Amino acid sequence: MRSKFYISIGSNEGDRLINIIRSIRLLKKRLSILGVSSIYLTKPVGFIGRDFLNCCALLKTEYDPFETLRILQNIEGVLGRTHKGKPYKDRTIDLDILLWENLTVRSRELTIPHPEMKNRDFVNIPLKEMVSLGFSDMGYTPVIKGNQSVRMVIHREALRFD
Ligand code: PH2
Ligand code: MG
Ligand code: MG
Repeated sequence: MRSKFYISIGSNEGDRLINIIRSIRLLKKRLSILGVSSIYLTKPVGFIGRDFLNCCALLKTEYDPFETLRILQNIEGVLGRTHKGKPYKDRTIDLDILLWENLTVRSRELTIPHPEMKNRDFVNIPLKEMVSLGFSDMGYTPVIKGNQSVRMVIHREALRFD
């Protein structure tokens, strides 16, 4: 059965835009991409570091969430991601599963919905953009806190991944 899921894509090290574009090209080789939000310049949340570029993408796959997590981790490795988890550090690329249909997963390696997403404007602003375009909301209502710096820098219509 094919499932739809949202991911958050972030980069704050190296050439951030190239990292995001390369991650989407690599994702496309193994999963179907149904849509990508605009790209936003965001202040790091939870640590001190360089500003991020962030966006969200809606994907579709036959793989289960754990197989998909391996694919995302493999792509992070290809794009030079070294350190994982906390404490947060600058990273070339971060690919996080946010929502997976209406599924809940609670395991050591994977939690869905993403446990921090409701606190993160850098997730909720691009997600809200996608939902307002008619992409699935997966039963989640993005709420914008408004206290974090998130600024659209590349409109989705300026991006092409085909
Ligand atoms: N990711 C984090 C922690 N903080 N802040 C921004 N602005 N963007 C991120 O992608 C991000 C973050 C943990 O993965
Ligand atoms: Mg993350
Ligand atoms: Mg991550």
